[in-house]
Amino acid sequence: MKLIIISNRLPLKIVEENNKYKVIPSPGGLSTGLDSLKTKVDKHWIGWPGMYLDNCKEKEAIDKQLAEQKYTPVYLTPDQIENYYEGYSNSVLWPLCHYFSNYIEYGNEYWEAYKEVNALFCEATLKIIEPGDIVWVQDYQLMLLPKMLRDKMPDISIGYFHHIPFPSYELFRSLPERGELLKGLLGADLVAFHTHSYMRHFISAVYRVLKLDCNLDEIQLNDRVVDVDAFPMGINYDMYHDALLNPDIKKKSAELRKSFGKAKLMLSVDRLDYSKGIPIRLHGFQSFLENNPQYREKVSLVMIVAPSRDSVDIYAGLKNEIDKLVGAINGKYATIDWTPVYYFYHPFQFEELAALYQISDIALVTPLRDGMNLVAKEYVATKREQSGVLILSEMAGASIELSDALIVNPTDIHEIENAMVEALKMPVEKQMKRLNAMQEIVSTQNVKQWATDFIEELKEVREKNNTLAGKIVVKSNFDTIKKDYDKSQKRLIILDYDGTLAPFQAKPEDAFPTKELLELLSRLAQDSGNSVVISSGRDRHTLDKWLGSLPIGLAAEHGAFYKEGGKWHSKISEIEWDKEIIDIMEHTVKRTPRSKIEIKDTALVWHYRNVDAWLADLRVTQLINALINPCSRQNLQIMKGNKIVEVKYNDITKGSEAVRLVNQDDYDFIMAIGDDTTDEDMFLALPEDAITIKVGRNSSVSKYNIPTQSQTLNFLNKLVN
Ligand code: GDG
Repeated sequence: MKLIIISNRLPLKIVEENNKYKVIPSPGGLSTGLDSLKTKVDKHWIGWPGMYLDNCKEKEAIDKQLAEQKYTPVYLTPDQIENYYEGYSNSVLWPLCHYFSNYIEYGNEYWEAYKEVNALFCEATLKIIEPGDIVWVQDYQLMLLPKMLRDKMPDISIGYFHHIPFPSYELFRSLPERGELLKGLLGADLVAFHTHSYMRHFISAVYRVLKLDCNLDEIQLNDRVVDVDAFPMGINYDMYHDALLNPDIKKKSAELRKSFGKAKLMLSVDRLDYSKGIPIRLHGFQSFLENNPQYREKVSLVMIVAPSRDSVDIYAGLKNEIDKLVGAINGKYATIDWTPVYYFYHPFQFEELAALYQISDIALVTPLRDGMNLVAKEYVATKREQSGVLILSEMAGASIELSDALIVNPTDIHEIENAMVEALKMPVEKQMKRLNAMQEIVSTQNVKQWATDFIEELKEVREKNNTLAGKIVVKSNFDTIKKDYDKSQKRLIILDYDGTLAPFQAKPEDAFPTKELLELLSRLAQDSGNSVVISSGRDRHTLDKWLGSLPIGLAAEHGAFYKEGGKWHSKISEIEWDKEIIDIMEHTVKRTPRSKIEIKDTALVWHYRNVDAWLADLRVTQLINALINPCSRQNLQIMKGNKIVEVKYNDITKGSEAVRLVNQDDYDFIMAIGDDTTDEDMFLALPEDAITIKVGRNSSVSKYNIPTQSQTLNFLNKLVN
């Protein structure tokens, strides 16, 4: 078994030395985490190697080196980089997910290139993947890939991790490709985020855009489930915490401390990005110096900005703005002995970065939006018996775990300024106490734990999906059912109607049987060994009108009425519905557009198929709460079915009707097919050797599953042939 990690970039650098290219691994957090996974697996990595190699004679040699290190390259052309990476990924998805919708730029070629490159990644994966492998897709550049892979390899284990925020539905819905992106992700068994809010936003988008059923953290597709979960990414804690044990880093930090003079240090480290809130942070520092003159010459801000995407206009503009602000602050406040802002627009070596974390009195992490933010965790981890205060934006995913930081609203300059003052005044013991509490979390929830937890859960979901997949009627288990059918003499076949024999319609009265269905049912009934019964929640008048001419049994209103020998029988005496219950239901209908009430002889049904999903959830809870007392007083049952809430008599279910039917004869073949929770009552009530088939969403209580309603008819056709 292999673990195949797929990310936009391979974690390596290709460097040129004496006219020869060399592949050098440059492991980030993710590769470290995977290296220390508890279960040892063979790891392969697929991604863009970071350079164009079209006309390069060294390509073969590089490919060889990559293959030796188990890297599969996906080479991208400059056009693909422009349209897929800088275009759709970084000029559409990145601003959208960080709530900068005004920065979205749409290029004509972007979406096509995004699809094309996701397909290239799929092709590359298919070349190395084998049954039983685990695929872990990383991040927003590859949101279509899980589905592309699933379509080709239905049984493979696929996980997806989204490293950036997932925006609220209200924002996400504005994206023209919203449906395709969500469907792309649902190709995975497990879709994961850093925090529960991103997870909630994703589920709400799936619910509303794709109108799929979600059961808390589980999205139910017809043939399998997709788990959604939050796994806050951690860091390689030991690497940071032990940095100071390295004599070189220790020396470096002493030197750096000396070179900054006596001033206390505030540190910020980011990639150049508008989501990181760098200009507002500078305004906060300026305001701090302006309003707290006592701290001038006593505190400096060390600001590292790692160059990123600066060929894109918005980033170049941001860089200019930062340059100007730093110039303005230094110009105004600097003295001969003191520089207010030390600004570096280039990356630092790990050793220098660790030394800076070590000597900084305050870390200023104030992104406007950030999926997680690892810098905050790295700062906390690097401290070894030194004090330090973390000022952290409430908009960073890390703020959920690091509640002992000074949490600020990053758009509130005064809050940032006040936090700076509070941090500078904070007694050392209090700083240590807070740091220790945060270290406890960062050291436990480290990147190794993160990767292990993700893979463990992915395996569990795959197992669950394998079990569900094993129930789907395919050739082999169909042959077994057919064999039993053919060799039996006395068969009982109980069929649900809506969602099983007929597709759901917006208006229930439109679901009348087609000619084909009527023919199929009469063919089924023609066999003298077959007793065919339609068991439905519908009223007897409709069933009689639609199916009454066929030589089959009918059971209406979940078995409260049944037709045998051409006559209807009733299991109950006349019911007069309680006014209080009807009033509650009618009140719900008034307040819920597109819902309606159906009054049957044995049940009151509130239908909400066409109601907005969120409102429906709210009303279902409110309605059930309101019904509990009057229904329990009258010994009535409240039941939640497929987009309905139903009040009915306790002892009448499709289960009790199934038992009645079974007891009528000595059957050697019993089969029940249905799509709803009410049909599960009959699956449970039938003898153990009965063939029970759930249509649509798979179920734990049926033996088999037929994923879609139309397939049910094919199944029955093949069975009688
Ligand atoms: C995305 C999400 C999420 C920065 N400058 C230097 C340097 N760095 C290192 C830091 C840190 C990493 O880069 C930055 O990670 P962040 O998490 O802060 O942010 P993004 O790059 O935006 O990452 C983010 C992350 O994915 C993981 O899921 O947390 O929210 O946006 O490790 O140390 N490293 C060195 N020199 C530098 O100058 N050596």
